[in-house]
Amino acid sequence: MAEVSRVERAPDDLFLRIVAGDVPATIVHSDDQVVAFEDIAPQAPTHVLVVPRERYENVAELAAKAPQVLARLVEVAQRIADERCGGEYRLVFNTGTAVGQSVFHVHGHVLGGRDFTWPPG
Ligand code: IU
Repeated sequence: MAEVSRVERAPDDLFLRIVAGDVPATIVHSDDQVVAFEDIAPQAPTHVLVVPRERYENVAELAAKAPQVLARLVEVAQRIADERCGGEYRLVFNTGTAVGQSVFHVHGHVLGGRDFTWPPG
């Protein structure tokens, strides 16, 4: 497994910069708690990232510190999947470099619009 750069670990948090509008992204949802935008390298016809406005490193930290924001994130993921792929989707939170986390600002990947295999690679 290639070593992932730790540059995104903060303070230069890419997703905070997207939330602030300093880095361009195709925003598909924005509210007082979460923002959703198209993944820059989509792995499925629907591939949207849903992120909290505040920085939490991973989903466990988000659940512990702001469970209401995690609930909102899941609600928004479901809404996007309902609108785009009949409510059938995979919601992925990578945690740690070994499983592919490269941006250390928690984000739910909303993936759908094609058939998926199990187990994931
Ligand atoms: P990961 O679970 O941390 O590996 O997911 C990071 C995602 O962020 C990944 O799917 C990238 O394609 C995506 N991304 C992005 O949408 N915009 C960017 O500018 C960068 C990464 I850098």
